[in-house]
Amino acid sequence: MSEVVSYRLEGDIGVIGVDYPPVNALGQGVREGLVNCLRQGLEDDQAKALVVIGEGRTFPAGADIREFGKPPAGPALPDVISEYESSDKLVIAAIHGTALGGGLEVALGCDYRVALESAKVGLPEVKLGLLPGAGGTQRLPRLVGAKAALDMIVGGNPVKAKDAFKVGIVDEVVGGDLLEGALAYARKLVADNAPLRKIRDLDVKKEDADLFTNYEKSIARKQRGFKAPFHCIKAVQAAVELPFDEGMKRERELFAELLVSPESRAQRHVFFAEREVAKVPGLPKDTAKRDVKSAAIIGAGTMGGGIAMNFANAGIPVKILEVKEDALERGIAVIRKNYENTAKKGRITQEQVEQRMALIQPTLSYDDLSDVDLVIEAVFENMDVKKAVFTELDRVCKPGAILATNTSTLDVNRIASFTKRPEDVVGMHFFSPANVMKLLENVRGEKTSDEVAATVMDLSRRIGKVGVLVGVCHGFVGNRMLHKRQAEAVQLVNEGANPAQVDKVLFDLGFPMGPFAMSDLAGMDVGYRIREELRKEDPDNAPPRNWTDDLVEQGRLGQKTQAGVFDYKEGDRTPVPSSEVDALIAKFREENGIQSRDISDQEILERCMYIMVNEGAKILEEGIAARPLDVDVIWIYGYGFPVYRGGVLFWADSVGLKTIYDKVSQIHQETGSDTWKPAALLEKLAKEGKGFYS
Ligand code: TC6
Repeated sequence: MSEVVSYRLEGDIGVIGVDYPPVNALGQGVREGLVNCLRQGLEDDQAKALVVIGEGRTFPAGADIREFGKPPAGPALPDVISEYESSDKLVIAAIHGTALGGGLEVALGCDYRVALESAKVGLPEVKLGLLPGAGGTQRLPRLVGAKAALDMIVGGNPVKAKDAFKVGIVDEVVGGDLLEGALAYARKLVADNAPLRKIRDLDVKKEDADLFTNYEKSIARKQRGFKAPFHCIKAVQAAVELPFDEGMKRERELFAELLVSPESRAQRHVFFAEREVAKVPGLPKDTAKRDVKSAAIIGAGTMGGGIAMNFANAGIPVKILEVKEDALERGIAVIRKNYENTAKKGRITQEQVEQRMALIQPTLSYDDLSDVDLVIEAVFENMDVKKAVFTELDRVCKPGAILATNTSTLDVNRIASFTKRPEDVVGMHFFSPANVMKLLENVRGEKTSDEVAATVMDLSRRIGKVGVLVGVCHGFVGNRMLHKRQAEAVQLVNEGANPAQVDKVLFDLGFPMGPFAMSDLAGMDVGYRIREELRKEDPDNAPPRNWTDDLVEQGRLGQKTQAGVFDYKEGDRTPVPSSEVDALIAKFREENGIQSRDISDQEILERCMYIMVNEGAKILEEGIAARPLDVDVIWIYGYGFPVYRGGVLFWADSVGLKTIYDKVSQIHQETGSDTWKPAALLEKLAKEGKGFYS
């Protein structure tokens, strides 16, 4: 018998316990143990019924994702579950923690399910580019109906035990000790002579085929580019239309297709990368951390307000400072409105709105910040303004307070030098809207202490963000690569492409929007200010003036003025190509003696993407990002790079670094541009026939 699953008798009930930390994933040993222990329980004359339970923090949280892509080793999970479902003794799943994926599928192979009130159950395989391939798509619709099953399988979000009880996934919700509750429930079933209950034998309601076509239509926009949600729908449809065994066969085929798909490979990569970024090389898990019990934000604008909300959401009191009373009032009103809107959508209660607002304390005085553990500055992107703020913070903040800047491009080392405690200064670069976007690019300055770096990484998780630790350079990782792409997009237009064409190519690759729609959304003035600042601070490396500067100077700032690179109708965010901008571009070409030419979509794709890959390689070479996965997580969570492509560098591997290197070298030779100079790392990997991840 396997060590990770054990069998014991508790009075007249046999207990099968899974003990495979951290999450009791259903690896080969667990699967084998589950079968062996079931057989033992069935042979045990003293056991009148069997209970399956997870030791430690959870009922199995799914198949062992690390095994996917490796040669399969029996017994297969569907066979394990089928054996449970064939048991002639009652089998009861006792659920706590998160019974997810294969874990819930095991529970669905049992006759009854008991759950702790705090437990959650779900089928999140779709988020890994998969579908529940161990009978979940066939059993769940038989239990809860096709529509409810689609919601859980295609949505992938877990539901709380009490909601699972309402729809019939869970038969009993217990408080207190789970094992005791499950044993009592099992004994009651035995005493009542309760029947065996095999989900496979339940009737499934015949559904109109429209349910499935309509469901596909309803997710088409949100799930653009993903394969798994659509396969999930097909599998549930099979549950409705086919006998159980045939449905299982169909589920298996669809699962097998997804398992080898590039989309799922990429999504599984992202799952692990998201967890790896927290494990920073050179910053061991036991690095001392500071206690952050309170925070303050400087600036009550869109960014400052959004940042403050993260702290209030996590139950951390946060002060918010502005110099002018009306700006402060406006900022607080916006925060309240955001919360009220969330409450209207039913995602939080009105009571939670008030609780969170009560944690946000407005102030006009720096002296009020003397007792906080962390301050994040979110003021105007200008070095002189930052200097004034950090000089003030250095004066008022208590020793040991962490002084963070939310700058998106400026030199964190210089900002630290405005204080007498550069070891306490760090960058915490939030992405807009700061209360929504998951990425937090934490920037470690030359003098930032290990303790401070470890604290902000830990804090990222506490406030619901994915923190990535990076080093100092202009724009850090994300914006440094973005600026190269934006400049290339402009250059493509200079040469003859039009903005809508460039945007479409990148949208089709899977970005939520193209470079120009993105700058219209962010505000064309943001990039303009950065360029102007650079022209002042570092003229040799600043970009030359182009038609986008003219747009800003003519007041075309983007969506907020209903005119940027594109035009916008009132209340509509759809970009509409603008003849005014076309004329401006034409004028720019003429003034600069540029002969416009046709530019293919392929050229746009290569130039916009390869320039980012090349920059990403330089970033790795310089140690600004520690690993390719740090770069990829930044692009996925900060800029909406499609998860199903795994990140910019993961995508580059799929193209082949030799192909990319050859093109980068060719463009470098043609243009002589420094930006296109191939990164030494790219050259090395390409010549060795390797990828970033191999
Ligand atoms: C499936 O079931 C398909 C079935 C069909 C088969 C035919 N496998 O997230 P955390 C590791 S597909 C292997 O930090 P939390 C994780 O990498 C699966 N490892 O903790 C991390 O390792 P590290 C369907 C796994 O408390 C550690 O556990 N199931 C797995 O914030 C802790 O993880 C899912 O998709 C796994 N399945 O959240 C569930 N799960 O310490 C995926 C976790 O070395 N998992 N690990 O970095 C989750 O959503 C979350 O991990 C959680 C716990 C909610 C279970």
